[in-house]
Amino acid sequence: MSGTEMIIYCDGRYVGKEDATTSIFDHGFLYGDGVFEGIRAYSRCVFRLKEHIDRVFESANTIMLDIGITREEMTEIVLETSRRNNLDDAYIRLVVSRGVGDLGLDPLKCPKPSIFCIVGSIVLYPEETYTQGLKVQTASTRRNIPAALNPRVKSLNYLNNIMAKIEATRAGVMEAIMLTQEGYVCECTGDNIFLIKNGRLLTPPAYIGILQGVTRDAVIELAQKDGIAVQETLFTLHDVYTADECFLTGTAAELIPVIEADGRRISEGAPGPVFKRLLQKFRDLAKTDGETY
Ligand code: PXG
Repeated sequence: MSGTEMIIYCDGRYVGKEDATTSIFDHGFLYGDGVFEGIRAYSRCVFRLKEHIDRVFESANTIMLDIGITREEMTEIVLETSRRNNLDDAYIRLVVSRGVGDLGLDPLKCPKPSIFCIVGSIVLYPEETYTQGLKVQTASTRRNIPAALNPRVKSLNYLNNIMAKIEATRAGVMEAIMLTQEGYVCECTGDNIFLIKNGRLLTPPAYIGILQGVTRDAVIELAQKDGIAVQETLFTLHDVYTADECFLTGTAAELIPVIEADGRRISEGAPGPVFKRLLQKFRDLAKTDGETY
C-alpha cells in the first residue's frame, strides 16, 4: 500500500472515497442495469487490459448500453486511476451503469451512463487454500440460461451467483459449482472450472452459459503452448469427482486447486502436477502481458 488516500474515478472526476457517490435513481442501483469488470495489476502492469476493455464493451453492447466514450478513453481511465493510486499490485473494478433515470424500467429515460473505476485490493480465499486446495459444493441454484440473461454478459445483476454463493457458505465451503439447466457443469460463482483427465485439460465451452474468463482464456493458451491437449467440452459432476485434478480460475482467485467436490476427494489431491506447472506459467505471464502505468 502507498499509505495515501484511495482515489476513485467517478464519472469524469478523480475523487476521494467519501466523494465517490452516485444517485439512488441510478439504474445500476435500482435494477442492476449495467456492466462491470474485475481487473488485476501485477508490478504496475494491468493484466490483459485490452481483453477486459473489449469484454466490457461487448457486455454493454448486448444490453444495448452505449458507453459514450471510446475503448482508448476507457483504457486511459483505468491506467490513470491506477497511476493516481500508486499501487504496484492492485485489483481494479470498472463499473458502467445505465445512469440516472426515473422510477421506471425504461433505459431510454437514462440519458447518460455512469462510469466508475476503483483501484484497491482483493483477497478472495485464505492463503492455505492455495496450497491445500479448496472444497466446493454443487449449488441447487442453476446458472442463468443463455436465452434469459446470457452469463457471458458481466452484468451488475449477480444475484444468480450470489444465491449459489449463499448455498456454498451454508454448506461450510467457500465456492459453489453451478450447473446448466440440463445438469452439465457450468462454472463457479466467480470462477471458471477446469479438469485434468488422462493428461487432457477440460473446461466447459462458452456457449453453455458461462462468463468467458480472461484468466480462463490465458490458461487455455498457456496449456496449448505447453503441449497439453485442451478440450472445451461438456462434462458432468461424475467427471469432476473422477478427475485427476480440478482447479478454478478468476481474476481475483487467479488459479486455485480444488481438493474436494461434494465430499468426493479429487483423485490426485491438490495441488496436482499440471496445476503447479500452469500456475508457474501464469505467474510469469501476469508480470508482462498487459499495459504498464
Ligand atoms: N465466472 C464468473 C461468473 C465470474 O464472475 C469469472 C468466471 C472469472 O473471469 P475472469 O475474467 O476474472 O478470469 C468471474 C469473474 C468475487 C468476484 O468476489 C468474482 C468475479 C468478479 C467480481 C467479483 O468472487 N469473477
